[in-house]
Amino acid sequence: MAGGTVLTIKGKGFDKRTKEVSVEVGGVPCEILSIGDDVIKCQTSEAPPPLSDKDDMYSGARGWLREVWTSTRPSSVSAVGGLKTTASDYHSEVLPEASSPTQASFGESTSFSDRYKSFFVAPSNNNYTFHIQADDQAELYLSLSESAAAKTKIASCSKPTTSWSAFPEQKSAVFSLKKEQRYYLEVRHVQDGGKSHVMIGVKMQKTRYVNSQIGSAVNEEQEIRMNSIKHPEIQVINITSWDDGKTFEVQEVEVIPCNQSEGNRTLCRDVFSLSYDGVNIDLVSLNNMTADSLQRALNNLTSVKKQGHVTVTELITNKNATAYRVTFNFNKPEKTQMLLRVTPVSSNVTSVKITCLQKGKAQTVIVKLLGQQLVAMVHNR
Ligand SMILES: [Ca+2]
Repeated sequence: MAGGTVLTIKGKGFDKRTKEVSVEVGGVPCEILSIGDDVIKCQTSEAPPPLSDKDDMYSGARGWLREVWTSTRPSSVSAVGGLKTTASDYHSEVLPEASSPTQASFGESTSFSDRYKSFFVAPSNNNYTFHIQADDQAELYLSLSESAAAKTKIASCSKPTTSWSAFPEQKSAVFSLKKEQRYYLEVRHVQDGGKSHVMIGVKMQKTRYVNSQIGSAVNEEQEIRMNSIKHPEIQVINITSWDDGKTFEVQEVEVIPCNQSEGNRTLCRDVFSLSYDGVNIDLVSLNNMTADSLQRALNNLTSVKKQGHVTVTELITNKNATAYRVTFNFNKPEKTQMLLRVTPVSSNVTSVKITCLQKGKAQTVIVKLLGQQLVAMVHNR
């Protein structure tokens, strides 16, 4: 084909954007001259020369060339490649699909041979495997170029089957093919009675389709195993100036002399006694009493000793009254009892008032680690 022929293509609804439209004639571009709604005019280009091998094959439009020898059945499938196109029972047709026609095109039925020739145009840079199934027998050849002479047998089917995987040789090795390159494909097939068919399939390793879109797409499944090491969080709590939380009870003992006299005779005895938790101190004369002596007397009590000790300080001194401040340094300050005045036998005695200035309390500090937060809780009892 020398090219230069102006073709007029008639139809409806042509896209006037010339970039979106291309026309090929026999695989050769036809240069667009004009586009209307219902007509395209283009000028054909020169076709490339045929390849130099004797098949004179070159890639053209879509489809397979099917050559049939309606009454020839050679002894082997391979021998179909040597059948003459000049034979009297030779016929040919172009098929759109990579499989034999469902109806006999030329009356072939019981015993015949056919050969399919095409170019596989790789849709993407990808790994491809080719598959074949046939009734009765077939062979699949691939060339890694457009040259038919460079073809090799890549798969075969030696017994009738409608499965793609009845025999391991139905599947080819993996071929890494380049996008839009053409690769010569050939199928040789023989039929020996009964049903007859041959089909070619191709699988791409990488595809953007998933199984829900195309049943033949195999979704990749990946298992991800993860290991982790637990590092428990360690928090260091530095507590300085630690307060054990105790508040010692403080009681005040106010001693007021009775100061009753008749003439030179004093009518009252300034003596008194105190008790703690049911145990009395010895009777104390007010004249002899000091903070130290009261402290010693109280600390001698078994009821005080078992809890800790007291400290006594003189709080207020005036001529009418003396007050002593008693601090109970007890292990369990919250259990401190009130000092009690012990009433002497005599009726005119020193007046003693005991009041609690500060209640004994115990505090428990509970430190809890709650996740990342450090929470200190103080409980009062
Ligand atoms: Ca058959």
